[in-house]
Amino acid sequence: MTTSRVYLSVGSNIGDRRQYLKQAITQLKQNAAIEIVRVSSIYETQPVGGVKQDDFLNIAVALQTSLAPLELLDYLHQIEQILHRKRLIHWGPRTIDLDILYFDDLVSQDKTLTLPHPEIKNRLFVLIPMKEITTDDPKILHQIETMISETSDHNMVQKYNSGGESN
Ligand code: PH2
Ligand code: MG
Ligand code: MG
Repeated sequence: MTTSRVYLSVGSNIGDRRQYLKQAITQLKQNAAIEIVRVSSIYETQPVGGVKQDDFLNIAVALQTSLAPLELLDYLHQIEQILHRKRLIHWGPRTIDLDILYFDDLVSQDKTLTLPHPEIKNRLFVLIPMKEITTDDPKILHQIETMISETSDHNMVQKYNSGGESN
């Protein structure tokens, strides 16, 4: 079966943020059509965008899937529902947010799913975790490193350590 390499950005800034990230990974693993390949360290990140809100925890995830892009998007939305995400404020606080960054080499201007994700270059909270998990994918890694050196985002992104335990 042919599968696609997909990169996700996952974030949380309400409640037990670490637990929400963990549950999101668990839900991804529940789907027989998804195989998790790599998960980055957890980073604590200042909120990007105009909304005043609490700091996020962010990770990046590499996976292989036999799902089509819109099927995967639909499944990610299901996970967000299960984890009680309420869509109240655009770019506002959320228990969990799962965004598709790259889906193979697909380029799409589709309104429901723009690929690659149009904000990657403006978000260190995406770029730093991605740098960690793309060491086996030179083409993407090179793009990520270029964007890190050129981004105008200088918000705080630091490894999260919740007291001794590893991520
Ligand atoms: N997500 C947003 C808006 N701003 N900032 C950080 N640090 N992390 C996020 O995941 C995030 C954000 C919209 O999805
Ligand atoms: Mg998002
Ligand atoms: Mg989203």
